[in-house]
Amino acid sequence: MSSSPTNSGELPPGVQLFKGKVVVIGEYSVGKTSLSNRFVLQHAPPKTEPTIGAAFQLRTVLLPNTNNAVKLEIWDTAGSERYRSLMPMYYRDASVALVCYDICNAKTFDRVSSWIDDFRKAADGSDAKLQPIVVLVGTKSDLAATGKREIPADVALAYAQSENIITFETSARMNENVTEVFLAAASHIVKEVKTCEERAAALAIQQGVNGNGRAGSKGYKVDLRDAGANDTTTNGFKKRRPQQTPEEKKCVC
Ligand SMILES: Nc1nc2c(ncn2[C@@H]2O[C@H](COP(=O)(O)OP(=O)(O)OP(=O)(O)O)[C@@H](O)[C@H]2O)c(=O)[nH]1
Ligand SMILES: [Mg+2]
Repeated sequence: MSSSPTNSGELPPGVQLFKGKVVVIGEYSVGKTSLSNRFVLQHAPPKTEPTIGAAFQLRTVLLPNTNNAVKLEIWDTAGSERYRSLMPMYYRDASVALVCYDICNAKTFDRVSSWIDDFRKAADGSDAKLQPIVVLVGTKSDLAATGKREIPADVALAYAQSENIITFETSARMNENVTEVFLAAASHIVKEVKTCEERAAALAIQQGVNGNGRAGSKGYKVDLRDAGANDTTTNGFKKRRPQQTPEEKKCVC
């Protein structure tokens, strides 16, 4: 991807703002908090505390070469077994699961399928309109150079292909591929919302209803007029308060 999310300024005029939920899951200590912090806060302190339950952060990203921005609701969850039974609660309405493993710890990779299964089970039982995806995220890639790697990149890639999911190797420490992971999540959300709108529009036509084709995306688009002055996204985007045109008044979805 050519550009990283901007840290300053307002959303450019004409940008459509979407929103979606991302859960970061995987075994304890694989680096979920570091990955999330690197993306949202733009730093990943070497010392972290184990997450209790889950932590929630927001960041808005502008998708390169598009007029789409996505407000990502990022749920960084605890990997410890003691919180496992709580996880389905966090999976609810998530459009993307970042399933993390540590490339230097084979046990965390062995557990990936169980995290994916749990997430998919929760998604199957949910009435969320957007089809969720799983992204497999190898963490701590900076340690590969020290000879600590236990999971070869091609093993992870073969597994991802067998599961029909995409995969990245990342380093929160060195800020490698972190933005790319979240941009992939944001792209999926935009694609799904648009598919959802098309489906709703087709259904409305089929049923002879005078629908506006937007019902299907309800809750996944942000009306910029609702953006309060203090509702600054964590990457520094301040939402614009554009002049409301008569056309826009009809377009709250
Ligand atoms: N070398 C290196 N270490 C990392 C990286 N990301 C995380 N770590 C280290 O791995 C340890 C655990 O990181 P966390 O981000 O707290 O892991 P977690 O998955 O959130 O852990 P839980 O909240 O307990 O589930 C910390 O010591 C981090 O500094 C990375 O990219 N490179
Ligand atoms: Mg954590």
